[in-house]
Order: sequence, then structure tokens, then C-alpha cells
Amino acid sequence: MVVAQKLDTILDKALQEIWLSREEIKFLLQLADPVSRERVFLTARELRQRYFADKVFLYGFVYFSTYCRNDCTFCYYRKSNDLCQRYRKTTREIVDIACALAEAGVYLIDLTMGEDPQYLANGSEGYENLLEVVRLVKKNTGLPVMISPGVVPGAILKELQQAGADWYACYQETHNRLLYKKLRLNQSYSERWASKIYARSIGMLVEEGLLVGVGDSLEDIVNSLLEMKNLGAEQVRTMSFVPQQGTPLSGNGSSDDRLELNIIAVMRILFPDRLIPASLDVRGIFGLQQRLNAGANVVTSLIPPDRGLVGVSQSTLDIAEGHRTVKGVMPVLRECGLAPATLAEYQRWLQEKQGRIKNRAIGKEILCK
Ligand code: SAM
Ligand code: MD0
Ligand code: SF4
Repeated sequence: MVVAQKLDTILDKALQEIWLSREEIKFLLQLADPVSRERVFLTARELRQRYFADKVFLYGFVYFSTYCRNDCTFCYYRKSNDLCQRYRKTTREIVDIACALAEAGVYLIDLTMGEDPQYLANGSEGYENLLEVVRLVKKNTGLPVMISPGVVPGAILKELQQAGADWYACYQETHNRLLYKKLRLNQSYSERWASKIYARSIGMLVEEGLLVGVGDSLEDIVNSLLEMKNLGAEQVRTMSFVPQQGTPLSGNGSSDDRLELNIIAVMRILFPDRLIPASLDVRGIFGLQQRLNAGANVVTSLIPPDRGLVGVSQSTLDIAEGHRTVKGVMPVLRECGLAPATLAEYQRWLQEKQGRIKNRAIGKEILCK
């Protein structure tokens, strides 16, 4: 079949929400010519419109501790990188920052940290501090909360949920175990995966993520998308790898986002009703329009300019300039024909999902009896 015809057939299936074969997914992922890609993006936008109209969700990002006990080869904040200057915000500071973000109009606070031993390996006192952060952020902002603390024991996850965490974000990066081993040194693949399964089983919403451009093949990406389907994560993301100074992978990586954009569009096609981020943490404000046009519907990594906070993969890009703020992204949303949802709309989406998860859990219990 000629390329255009094949594309017609696949996009037709996509619009009917018929699951694509491995080969069809791979075909979409590898597209390089601008005309074909634009057709895929158009389909992705049509599907987004079907489920979310022109509404986009905005997430505030608080990277409250950049200390980490791990040594991920791709990460600037890996423990053995002496080049990075680290900080740990106090509980008071974290709450103030979260309140400022809430005031600015975000709908969710993403509390992210390196696997900081002060919180994770400090016995029960560390966990208690983490729980207190979540409790106070929830209480003072009244907003949905996402936590990205790395892998934590199930019992703690449950307490974090009780403290007010709605979402657990924990990215596998790849679902190729060999590649995983080279990226997340000395970290168990199975444990990381199991933490997300457990989070779902107790009724938390889960975000899964895929890192691209770190030695992954197209086949790996297809596998990842299938694993994401198995997991049933409510939010799925992909981010291009950004090389970091002082790390083993500092010389690798490319500034071409073609694959990331293709994956965003394919994610929208495969998971039309899920949340898919356009992260400001890859190319800053400059990269936002492309990501939204590929079918993303959440702007993540909004950071207040004046609090000494950093991003993860772009630690400073566009932060001090105030481009990574609600105000800063508005012109881009408008340009894309999109508008921010209201907080009530986000909360409705969340409650509907949480209700469904709860019913599923009850169903399982009945089955087990
Ligand atoms: N420390 C926790 C963890 O690893 O799960 C939570 C936050 S971690 C800093 C968040 C994510 O940022 C990583 O899982 C990875 O997907 C992404 N990330 C880190 N370094 C990156 C880089 N150099 N380029 C692109 N994404 C990166
Ligand atoms: C982002 N910088 O949304 C953040 C981070 C962690 N949950 C999210 C990677 O892009
Ligand atoms: Fe630590 Fe997370 Fe960075 Fe890995 S990705 S080194 S766990 S902060």
C-alpha cells in the first residue's frame, strides 16, 4: 500500500477509536514527512476535541528537594553530580509556594523531589515530614495534589493518599528492562512498576512516563505504549531526553523533538480520553505550541519565577523570565485555539475518574469474596 493510503486507513481506524496493531503504531511513530505528520496531529486534535473540547488543564510544579540517593544516568540531580547546586525547601516555604501557584490559577500542585534521604531514609520521621507537607499543601490550597517522590513503600503511599495526594507520578522511562538497567542504576524495575499497580489498587490516579532519545528503539516505544495500556494510567507522558552537564549521558541526545511529538499524537490516538502533558520542562515556552498541536491537553511544569525553584530537565530555562507561568502560557493557548479549563471542570474530571476507580476496587472485592 502506498504511504498516503496506509495513513488514511490508520487514521480512519483512529477516529473510530479502533485499537491499532503494533505495525500500525510503529508506522505512525516513524513518520518524518511534514504533511503526513500534520495529518496525524490533526487526528489527535480531533480526538482531544471529542473528549475535552478546547479545554486545557494547568499544573503547578514544586521541585521541593533536589537531593537524591539515586544515580540515574540521565538526570542532572543524580547523587554523584557535583556540578548541581542543591536545595531543600522548608515545609513553610513549600506551602507558601503552593499557595502562590494556586493564586496564579493552577489546578493541581505536583510535589516532586529527588529520592531525598531526609524524607525517605530517615526512618518514620522522614515520612512524617513528607506526609505533613502533603497535608498542609492540601489544606492550604484546597487543590488536587500529585506526588512524585520516587518509589515509596505501599503503606506510605496509602498514608500519602490519606494525607491528600490524589495522584502518584512515577515514570518507568522505558519498558525495556535492559535499557532501564542502564538508566536507573541499581533500581529495581519490578519494584517501580509494582508501586504504580499498588497505587492504582488503592484508588490513586497514576501517571506513567516515557523518556525518549536515550537508546530506545521504535520497537521499545511500541512496547511502552502497550505497557501503558496494561497499567491503565490516567495520565501518560513522554519527554525528550535533555543531556545534562556532569552526567554520563552529557554527550548524547538531540534537540530534535520529532519523535516526542509523534509519540504525543499516538498517545492521544490510543488513549483519547487520558491526560497527556505538554511539558515546559523540555524546550520551555518555545516548545509548548508544538506539543499542544500534537494533541497534549495538560500544561505541566508551571513554576513561580521568584522562589529559587528549578525544573528537572531544564533547570532554569524560562523560569526567571516568568514564561513558565499561567500568564506566560496564555498567549500560546490562544494561538492554538485552546483555553484553560476552570478548576471546577478539572475537579469534575477527577471525581469522575476517582469514582470509577473506587467502583472497580469494590467490584474486585466482591469478585474475591
Ligand atoms: N525523583 C523522582 C523520580 O525519579 O521518580 C521524581 C522526579 S524525577 C526528577 C522526574 C522525571 O523527570 C524522571 O522520571 C524523568 O522522566 C524526567 N527527567 C529527569 N531528567 C531528565 C532529562 N535529563 N531529560 C528528560 N527528562 C528527564
Ligand atoms: C514536568 N518538570 O511536569 C515536571 C516533572 C514530575 N511529576 C513532573 C518532570 O515536566
Ligand atoms: Fe533521583 Fe529522580 Fe533524578 Fe533519578 S530521576 S537521579 S531518582 S531525581
